[in-house]
This record gives sequence, C-alpha cells and structure tokens, in this order.
Amino acid sequence: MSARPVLVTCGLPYTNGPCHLGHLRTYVPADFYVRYLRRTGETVVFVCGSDNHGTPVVVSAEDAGISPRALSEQYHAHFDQTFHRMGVIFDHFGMTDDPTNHQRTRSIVEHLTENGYVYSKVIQQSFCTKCQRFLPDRYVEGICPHCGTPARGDECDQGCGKHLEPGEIKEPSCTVCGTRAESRDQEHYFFRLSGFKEFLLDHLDTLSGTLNAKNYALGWVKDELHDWCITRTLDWGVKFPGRDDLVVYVWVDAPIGYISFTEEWAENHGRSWKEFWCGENTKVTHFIGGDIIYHHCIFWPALLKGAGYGVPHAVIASGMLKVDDHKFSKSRGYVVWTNDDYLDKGLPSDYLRYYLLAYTSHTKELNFSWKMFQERINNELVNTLGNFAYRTLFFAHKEFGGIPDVPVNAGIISEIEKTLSLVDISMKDYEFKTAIDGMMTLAAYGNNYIQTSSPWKLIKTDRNAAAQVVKDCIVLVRALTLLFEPVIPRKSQELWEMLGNSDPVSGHHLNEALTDTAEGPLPAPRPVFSKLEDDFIGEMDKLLAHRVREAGKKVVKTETIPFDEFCKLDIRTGIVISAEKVPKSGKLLKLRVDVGGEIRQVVAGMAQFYTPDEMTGKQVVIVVNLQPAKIFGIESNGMILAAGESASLLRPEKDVPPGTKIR
Ligand code: B3M
Ligand code: ZN
Repeated sequence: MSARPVLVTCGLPYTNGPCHLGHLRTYVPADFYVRYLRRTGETVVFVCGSDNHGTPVVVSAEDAGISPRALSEQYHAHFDQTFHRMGVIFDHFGMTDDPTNHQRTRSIVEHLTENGYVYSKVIQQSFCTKCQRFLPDRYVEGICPHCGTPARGDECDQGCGKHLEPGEIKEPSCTVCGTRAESRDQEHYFFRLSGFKEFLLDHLDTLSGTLNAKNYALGWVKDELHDWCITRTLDWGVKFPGRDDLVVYVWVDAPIGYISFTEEWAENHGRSWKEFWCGENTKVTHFIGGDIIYHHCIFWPALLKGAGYGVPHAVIASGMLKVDDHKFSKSRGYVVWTNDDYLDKGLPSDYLRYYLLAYTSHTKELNFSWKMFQERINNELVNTLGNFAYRTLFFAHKEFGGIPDVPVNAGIISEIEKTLSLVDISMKDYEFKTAIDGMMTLAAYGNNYIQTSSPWKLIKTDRNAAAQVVKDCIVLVRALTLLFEPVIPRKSQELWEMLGNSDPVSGHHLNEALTDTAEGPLPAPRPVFSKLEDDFIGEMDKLLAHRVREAGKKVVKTETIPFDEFCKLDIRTGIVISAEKVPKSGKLLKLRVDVGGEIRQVVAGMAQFYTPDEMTGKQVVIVVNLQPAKIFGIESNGMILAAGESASLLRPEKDVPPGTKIR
C-alpha cells in the first residue's frame, strides 16, 4: 500500500460533440488501471470532468444557436451517461465551468502572478474587420509557420502537431466569414514557461508513466521553450483576475479542473484535496491522448510548480487510433460513435473494452475494424475464456451439483501465481496488453487442461479423479474472474455469480485467486459470451463504408471557383535537381527544382514518404506562383503536387521538358 492515496485522472472531453472510439482509447485503459490497483489493495480516487471552455465549445455553440453553457450541460450529461454505459466509473465527474474551477483557476493565476511568472505584453492579434472581433484559437485558420500545413489558430492539427501562439499563424483568415484577417495590437498576459527549463529536465527525469510521454517532452524541453500567452479575448471562460475583457486560455483552466474535481470529491467525502496535490511525491497519475503530451508534461507541471503545488507522478499517453486502417477522422467518416454505432446496437461494453485493451500496447497504433473485432472477440473471449468457464461450470453443476469437496492441486495454484506475477510486472510498466495476454494464456491453459483430462470420460471410471479435475478448473475459473474484472467488469460479475457468489467481485482482492475454494452448490450456468455473427459484422461494415462515401461527397462538394481564378494558377513540370532533409523537422525535405531555366527552392512535407535520393532526378508537378512562405525558417517558392495521405507524386504520363505548363 502506498503512503499516499493515488489520484487517477483522464483528459477532459470538450463538450462540443459526442463520445467516440478516440475518447475510449484513453478512458477504458484508465478505468482498467484503476480497477486493477483497487484489486491489489491500493486506495485510488478516479476523477474526470468535462472541458467546457475555449473556442472548440464557443464555435460549436454558435453553430447550434445555443449558449456555451447549455451546450456544455447537454454534452456533459451525454459523456457522464456514456462512460457509465461503458463501465468507466469515475468517483467524480465535474465541469470546468462550475464555481470550484473558476475559483481555483483564479487563485492559481494570482499565485503565479505574485511569484513573478506572469507578465503582460502588447502583441499583434488576428482581427476580423467583418465580424468586428479578435480571432482567438479556432476562430482563425491559416498556414502553420513550422511545417507549412493548413492549421487552426492554436494548433497545427493536420501537420506537425505544434502548439501555435496567438498571432503566429501565417495567412490568417476568419473561420466564421472567411475574411482575410488583419493584425491589431492588444495587451495580453504570458506565462514565463521559458524560465522552467531546469525544473522540467529534472521533473521529466523522474516522471513515471509511458516512455512516449517522457521522451517527447524531453526532446521539446531540450530544444526550446517559449512563453505561453494565457489570455484570450472571449466572453466565455474564467475571467482573468483584474481584467473583465479577457478570459484565461482554456489550457490553463482545463488541467486545473483536475484539482477542482478532486476538491469537489473531497468535499463530499470529508477529505482534503491537499493530500493529493500538495507537497513532494504526489501520486497524481494522468491518462491522456498522445496529442496532448506537451500540455501535460511541460506546460502543466511548470504551472503547478510556479503556483506552489506538487507535480504529477505519472503521465500515460495513448497511441494513435485508426479505423479500417485509415487515420481516425470524423470529417472523413473514419469514426465509430460509442452510442450510435456500438452500445445502441446492443453490443456488450465489455467486448469493446477487451478489444481496446488487448489489441496492442497502449502507446502503439490501434486499428479498429469490424472484421478484426469479430475475430478477436470470437477467438479469445468466446472460444477461449468463455468456453473454458462454461464447460467447467456446466460439468460441475451437472455431475456434482456444485464445487466438489477436494483440495485444489498445488500445480494449479502455481500456474495462477505465475500469471499474477506476470500481470503485476506488466502493470507496473503500463504494458496493459501483456498483462491481458497473460490472463488469456491462463484461460487457454485451463481449456487445454479440461480438454486433455476429459472429466466427462474420466467420471465413468474414476469419479474422484474427475472431481479433482473439476475442482482445479473451478479454482482456475475463479482466478480468471478476479483477474479479468478490471478488463470486463460486467461479464466477470456474471461469472462470479455463477460461481455461487452474490456480492460484487470488485470488492475482492486479487490474492484471493491463490486460495482454495470451499465446496458448495452452484447455480445452473449459461454461456456468458456469445459469438459475433458474420451477418451482423457485415452490416456494421456496410454502415462504415456508407459513412465514408457520404463524407467523401461532402468533401468534393466544396466551393467552386470561376475559370479565370483557375487560370491564375501557374502549374508546371519540373525536375528535382537536389534534395535534403530539413534538420529537426521530421517531415520536411528541402528541394531545388528546375522549372524550365529557373531553379526554385521548395520546402515540402514528404520526408516520410521519399528519401532525398529517391527525390533527386524525379519529374514533378509544381505550382510556381504561390506566395513565397517561410517554413521552418527556410524560404519556399512553390508547391509540389501529390495525392493522398501517402503523398504520391503527380507526374505527366509522357515525358515533357521541365517548365511545361499544365492546363
Ligand atoms: N479538452 C481535449 C483534447 O485536446 C481537451 C483535453 C483537456 S485535458 C486537461 O484532447
Ligand atoms: Zn505544423
């Protein structure tokens, strides 16, 4: 048992759209982890809440024609219910717009200011002359100054993933009316993140959790730290102390929600939030998506440190999600909605929990396809675990009316012990898949044991020997029920009751798996897991394909342009005469392209798909009259045309000389 209680949190869902598989990839493992710790005797408090502020919510509320508060309440209730349906059970699920969080945020900002970590500065901000307002974050779109990809105001979400500061985005335009934005001076407040380099290097050195979080963050800290603008010109949010015209940036009050939700929980339980958040060696453990590592491993600990709080103990960041081998994307239709596509179809929450946890390691890419989902559930949950449990319980009930009165074989207990210790080691390393594979291996062992011992044959000649096998299998089924509770809590409870119990399995310590069971009657069992049928899976596949097709039509149906606009484009063929990687950019190549008597320098995001050698000498198609842009500090004079996510280069079908016009 740890000296301090563990606090586990999950990244907060924005209240601007329904729950989908992307959310669950973080929440299910967090819930699994919490349940596991509890099964091993740890005291854990598990809090989360909805993220109500910021432009994601304001923009959606404007679209829906309701207030941000009304929209937030609607989606808050939605997430609360959906998490319960998925068996993800928080001790408290709060709202960042509730008074506790307004107070805690203002108090933290005041402490930061007193401690000298906040300063004001006049900056140039995007302003829309048509809408007559400043354009914070998602109100502005343009080009990422780091990688040249189209980006939104505060984040390069399609390209390099970098956080963008107000005013940084190139070619800004208003997302509401499309007008090209102009720059205007405005006073804002900044958090002195750059002063935390040494602290962060130390902090990250001892940070627990998954290595992706730690290593990405270390790379960024070693590179360079910029101060963060922590105010925005919005009405909706937590007012910046002393300034009625500004609210704090959503990424300030959102993580502070973790503290506020702990406060609200503590208040209801006669406890103090300080035992979780103050002093050294906290046990604060954050589960987050891999795209918000910067916020949780750099910005957040610096903020806490600057305001005099304890810092997080661990950050566990999940890997990417794909649907049918395509990057998860709501707009392209590669999405699975938790309610509409899954729970409302009558599918058990535990099947999806199992898939999400057992598919791959937590930090790796997880691909969801209905076919693969069917395969894993049918082979593993139904044919291995379910089959073993049902055969055991059925035979025990039929032949012995319950659990036979013989002591369990020592060999069985040592098999269980091996599994417990493998699971324990894996869980300490946050290797959830390895832990669950270990459990499933024990189920396969049981299946093999009952098959090779064949008590249904044995009983004809040696009833005692058959009783021994049945007893051993019962003890294995009970161990599996206890082990699998964190993974598939509802199915485990059903199994637990078929083992003759009526209390919650979640109230039992995992070590009970190592004790013998008493003899006693068993109720008539029924199969707990049932197969996913081909017809049903086919239907689900069709639904997904249909959604992707519809989304494709919408994309194609974008704005039309008049012919003379098109004619303004100067597109030509060219030959790449040299290519090199842009250091530290990861995705960029610097190319020199012969466009017919003239050499153009172009920076292109293709380093993941083509090596400099492959590019050299290649014929390409290039837009030559695009406004020059600085990408990663390098001037780019043109754009190479390529198709799709893998950047497949466009080339003329027959050879033509460099500089040939495309029309
Ligand atoms: N609301 C959602 C996201 O960016 C954001 C998380 C806040 S966690 C403090 O994933
Ligand atoms: Zn970028």
